[in-house]
Amino acid sequence: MALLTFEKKYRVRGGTLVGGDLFDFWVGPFFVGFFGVTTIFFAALGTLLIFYGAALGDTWNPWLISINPPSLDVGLGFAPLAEGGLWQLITICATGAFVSWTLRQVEIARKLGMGLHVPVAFSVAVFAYVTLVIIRPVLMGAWGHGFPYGIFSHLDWVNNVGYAYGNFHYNPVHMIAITFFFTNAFALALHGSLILSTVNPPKGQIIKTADHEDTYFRDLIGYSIGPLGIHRLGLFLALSAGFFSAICIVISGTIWFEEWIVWWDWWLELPWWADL
Ligand code: UQ2
Repeated sequence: MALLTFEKKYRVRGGTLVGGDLFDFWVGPFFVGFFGVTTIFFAALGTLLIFYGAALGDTWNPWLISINPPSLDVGLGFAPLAEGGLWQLITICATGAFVSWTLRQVEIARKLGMGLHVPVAFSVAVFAYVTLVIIRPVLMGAWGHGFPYGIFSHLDWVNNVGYAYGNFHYNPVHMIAITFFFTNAFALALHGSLILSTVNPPKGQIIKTADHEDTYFRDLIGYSIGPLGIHRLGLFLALSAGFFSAICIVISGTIWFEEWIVWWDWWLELPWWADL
């Protein structure tokens, strides 16, 4: 069966969270659903507001356009459109679109009788964004702590916030997040290279099977995590990277206020060498 013909078999009714059968239809290849409608609404409105904000700015250079949050003295109040209000509306639209997209994933998973792994994974990415522009600014008492929406400007923000805590690489939770990112890249390199090597045998030979994959790693290091296990490991590493990234920034300025290198003083203060 060709890909686009067997899909008909899975176009089943139900599984919706909201609206019953009302939006339970497809447009071309796309499921609509209540959350498809809300995704389009928030994404379209947010994009228009970004273009409006860009038009108010002084450049059309795509690298330099920036929609900035309100100044810190606005606190958690509403700001005039041109002074951070657009940033606030765009943040609402972005969060609305991301949450709608997550719930659309839930509806599709329910329809197909699948697990909720995809929306759960996507939620971690949404959580990381929401931590930066809502949770941390609220905990610190000002929307001005959110990051600006611009290509160079958000890089400058990361740089400046990093140096506001001395050297951010001394943040122990940042260290954990980076370790997960690197380990994730390592695991995907192992997995991608293993899969490509099994499906690309020498000319004239048929592709190899899953037990060749297991045997390769048993011969190499005495252990194979298995074809299901590598995907569980990959998901765990990727979600952990995103989760600890959110934690490492949310603790900066809320429960930790000094330079991060100072955190390591507990090591110097250990009793057995504290007064050497
Ligand atoms: C594996 C396996 C796969 C894989 C990979 C391995 C057949 C297709 C890559 C090897 C992975 C191991 C040993 C785990 C490495 C651990 C870390 C923390 C990087 O065994 O099973 O399936 O793709």
